[in-house]
Amino acid sequence: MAGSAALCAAAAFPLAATALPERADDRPIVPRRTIVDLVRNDPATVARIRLAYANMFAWSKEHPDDPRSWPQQAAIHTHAAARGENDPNYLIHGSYFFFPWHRAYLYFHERILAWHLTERTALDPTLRLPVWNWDTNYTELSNPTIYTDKTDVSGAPNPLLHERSFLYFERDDIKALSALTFTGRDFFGYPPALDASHNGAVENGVHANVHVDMGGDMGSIHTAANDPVFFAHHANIDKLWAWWATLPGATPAPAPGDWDRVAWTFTDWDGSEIVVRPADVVHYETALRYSYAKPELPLTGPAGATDYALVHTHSRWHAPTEVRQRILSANHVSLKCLNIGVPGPGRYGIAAIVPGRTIPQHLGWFTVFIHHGVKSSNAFLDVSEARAALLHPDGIRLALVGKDLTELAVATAVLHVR
Ligand SMILES: [Cu+2]
Repeated sequence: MAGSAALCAAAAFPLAATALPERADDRPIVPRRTIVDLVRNDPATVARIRLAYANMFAWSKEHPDDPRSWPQQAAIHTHAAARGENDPNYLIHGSYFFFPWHRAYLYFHERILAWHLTERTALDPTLRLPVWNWDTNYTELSNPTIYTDKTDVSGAPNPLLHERSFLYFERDDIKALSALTFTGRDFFGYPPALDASHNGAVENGVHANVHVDMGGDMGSIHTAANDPVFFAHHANIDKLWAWWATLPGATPAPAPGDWDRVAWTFTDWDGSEIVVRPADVVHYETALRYSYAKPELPLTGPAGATDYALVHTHSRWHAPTEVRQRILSANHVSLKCLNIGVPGPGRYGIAAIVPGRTIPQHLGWFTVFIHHGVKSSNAFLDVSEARAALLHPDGIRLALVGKDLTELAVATAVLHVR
């Protein structure tokens, strides 16, 4: 499908592929605004977003194979994810390609929407994707109204309605801010491996949680982008990267030479093919012409964070006693586990079994959201509220909560404290 769509585009627009930095984008830098802001303050822009999608959907009936049609826009994600099962350069999930690939994907989708908005007469210079800001406003989590209203203000059906199951939506699922205290590969993710999810702190945590919570198409990697809310969710993920990059201790890229060896091709609004490397999208404001509002609350960045390894003896994990006070008084405490053995994709919890307590202490969820054949995953859980349980002087056991409770198979468990 992707192959035939690409061939069609090449036939209709016989342009040579251009590298992203060589192609001028002289649109103004326009903020991607939150759904809450738009709904409260700018109904005209909400209407423009819905109209752009409605135009795209209508045109797609006649042009279902054009890469700028809705089915092909959604299929880009499905095909890239499937290609990643054999090609590590397309491990756009479970590796440090997660952030840059999705940033590039959203950029071209946004431009194609801006073209559909004008009924394909020009590129509207100011249309930007909305941001589903579940991280700072829990009440917005299950209510991204631009996508969930039955009708628009005029009473016409909302084109962005989609079948969703709203499965979990637990408050714990959106604790994103501790993820911003990680740096380097712990934030970005690690180099790709076909049998493992080498995700960073955002991907299998808050990112996957919201996918699974939404359910329906969003709940599976193969169908996620069939739901237009995917793009508002990923704009928020992209915002977390943008915010993080401004914090003390953050680094522009995990390891530029290595990270940057891949190139991906996307179709732009005019049908031209654009080649994108991860480094091309790092400076999104100047290169990609959008921005995000500053965080409402001051954020804690990676500078000053320390990792304390838990020591595993007699099947129990022990926190070093001399740093007890530091852990108790820290702003953020996360449990970082690299290469946890898992039976396959799925949603998992981690629980602490604490001496003297009958009920395991739930520490958080992570989701292995990539293909079959995956045997391990990284987890970065915000355990700020549960930290005291982890400091039991006799040590604790860690359990993986899947269909059953099994001992957590992991070589390193670390308390990341900031
Ligand atoms: Cu994805």
